[in-house]
Amino acid sequence: MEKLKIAIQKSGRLSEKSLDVIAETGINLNNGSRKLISLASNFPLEILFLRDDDIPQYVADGVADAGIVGENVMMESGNQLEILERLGFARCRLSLAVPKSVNYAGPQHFAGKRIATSYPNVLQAWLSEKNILAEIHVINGSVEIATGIGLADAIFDIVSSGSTLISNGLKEVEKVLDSEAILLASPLMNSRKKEIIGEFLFRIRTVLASRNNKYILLNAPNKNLNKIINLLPGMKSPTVLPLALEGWSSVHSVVNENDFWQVIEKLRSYGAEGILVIPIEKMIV
Ligand code: PRT
Ligand code: ZN
Repeated sequence: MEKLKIAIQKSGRLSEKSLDVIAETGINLNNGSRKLISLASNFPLEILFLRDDDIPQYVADGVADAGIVGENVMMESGNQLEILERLGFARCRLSLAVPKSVNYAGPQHFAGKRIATSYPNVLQAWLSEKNILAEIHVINGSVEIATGIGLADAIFDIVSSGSTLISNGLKEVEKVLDSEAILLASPLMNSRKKEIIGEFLFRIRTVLASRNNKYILLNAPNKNLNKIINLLPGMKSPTVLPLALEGWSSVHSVVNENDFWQVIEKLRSYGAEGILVIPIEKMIV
């Protein structure tokens, strides 16, 4: 029977969260531990555990049908593969940083400078686009110490909280790429595999929607009911039920995590009371 092969990182920052999102789709992996291959018992799928840097090429060649990898890694690999979904974890950025004492006036600062990085291709593309000639030093690991030891004038590296830069006396001066984990598809899937990945993607989107949304219940004074309904469009339209108490209604809807605090603040200003917010187990979008 045809099986979809999905490549994920063997061990590292993406591994746990990639397995989590797959587990939340209800797919059971037989030997969930990090073998080279893991078979699903209740879905036509197998997981290949690889180094993240190898994943884009394997997906491009069709050895894997899909893969979960950081967008930074795909961009660096030079394989422009179809992104089926952005998965919302492992968010980071690729940025240029210089010693904090440097007076930085703009991208031309990098002309003639030595820049240390593990991402030479992404960096070169950015420099070329800006017509800047700089010297790229490729190093793998501990890029952040390159300026301190006199190897380079600047670094180009992954930044998340920014604390690694600060503790190495550096400051971020240009953000070149925003990244997060992405689900990639191979251009070489046959029609059966396309069907399977369609079903897998539907499940992944269900998981992401339920992660990104909350169920909300509240009591609304009828005089502000229209405003509150407009604020909470929900999936189709909110449920409104009369309370036993005259002049009040109960409103049930769905609210997106991103707008959450803004919506809550407005609801309170419209006189909403007894607001309850509940996680959603599954949300079919
Ligand atoms: O062994 P393998 O090759 O598979 O793994 P790896 O060592 O290449 O990658 P890994 O597991 O370290 O990271 C995998 C992916 O996680 C990266 O390609 C990014 O897409 C993503 N990611 C998200 C990060 C970070 N956040 C991150 N903070 N990858 C690395 N870092 C490092 C960064 O290199 C720097 O040293 O953390 C430091 C910066 O963090 P802050 O918080 O101090 O700014
Ligand atoms: Zn890697």
